[in-house]
Amino acid sequence: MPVRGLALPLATYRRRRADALRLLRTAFGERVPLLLLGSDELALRRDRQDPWFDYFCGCAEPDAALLLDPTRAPHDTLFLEAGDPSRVIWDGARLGADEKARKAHGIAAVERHERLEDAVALALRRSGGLLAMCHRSREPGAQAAAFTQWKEKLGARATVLNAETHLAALRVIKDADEVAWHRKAIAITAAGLKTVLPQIPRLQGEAEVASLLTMHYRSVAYGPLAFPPIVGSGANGATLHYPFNDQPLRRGMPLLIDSGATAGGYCADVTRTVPQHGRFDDPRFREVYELVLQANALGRKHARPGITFDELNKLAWAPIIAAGFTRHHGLSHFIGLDVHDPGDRSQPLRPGMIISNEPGIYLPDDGFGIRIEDDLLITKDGCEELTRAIPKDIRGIEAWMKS
Ligand SMILES: [Mn+2]
Repeated sequence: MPVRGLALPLATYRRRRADALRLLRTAFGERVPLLLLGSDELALRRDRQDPWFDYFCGCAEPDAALLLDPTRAPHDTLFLEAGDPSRVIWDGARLGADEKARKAHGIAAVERHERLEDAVALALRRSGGLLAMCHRSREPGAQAAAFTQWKEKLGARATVLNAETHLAALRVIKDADEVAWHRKAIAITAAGLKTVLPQIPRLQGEAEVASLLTMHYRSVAYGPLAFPPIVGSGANGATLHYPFNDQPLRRGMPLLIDSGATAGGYCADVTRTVPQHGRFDDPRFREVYELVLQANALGRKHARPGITFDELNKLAWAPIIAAGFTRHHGLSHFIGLDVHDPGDRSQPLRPGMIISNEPGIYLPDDGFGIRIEDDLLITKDGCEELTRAIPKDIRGIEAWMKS
């Protein structure tokens, strides 16, 4: 059976684990262990491996756990759940807690999952009852549920600390391999849009657009989507996280499409707003579109090391505010293993960060919403627009829709 996951070199995961222990030592003291829980079988199949767990070991097995204990040699132990043998015929075989799994993950030690509680209890005795876990405080995920569960399980025996703000400092900077995965995810997304955009004038519903894009994104490796596509026809495009995709398309109206593939676990996040009949001939739509495009260009122009999200927001939204429209959301978020990657948004931008650039104007009363979203890699002296192959100017979109 193949060992899945492990999108990056083993040395990268080792370096991240060492960095995590170093950051925790500074934040919480010498002896505090870090516990990371992988997704369970259901969450893994429905969605994906928990990004925090994935980040530190690349392991794709269900119900796995990682314990980094600075008081123990070796520090790093991956716990694997063998699962119920009678389930193998249903769910397939799992990786055993053996030498093959240890070598494949390049980790110091592998143990059976049933040993985890004892290992945590031992670590707690040495840390004076302190245990670090890591979960998104803004957006719940598998770790958030695990955090609560372990907090309850340990009760008065432990103080559970959320290490997110400390460890997110690692995730905001992407190395060359991570950038390569982002490029791949964006290339898959671009190919999907290139195939689906010209079909839109002949399609009947939002659902068709969403499923054709999904088919493209998943046909590469049947991997997870960055998030379920948002396909909003007309006024539905003015609902920021429109979740339904169940309305008929309406020729002549704009269509907002916010979607992204993943590759190696890394997300693309791209929005385009297009006229459903392929031509920007509605003067009101065209006028507002040009304004959003102008804001998007300003975001790209000013995204560079040293600038903060706040400053970037002020510069990019200026023409939209000046024209009397409302700003409903931020221009940018970090992108990574999570489509909204964790990270301190008050820090100045640095090379290696990948952020979205997504101004929008939402006019439900006029019957449309417009967002134009690109993914930017912050470079030494500016930024690289990773999504530049996907057209957003009027001529470029009209050309793709005609092809
Ligand atoms: Mn986004």
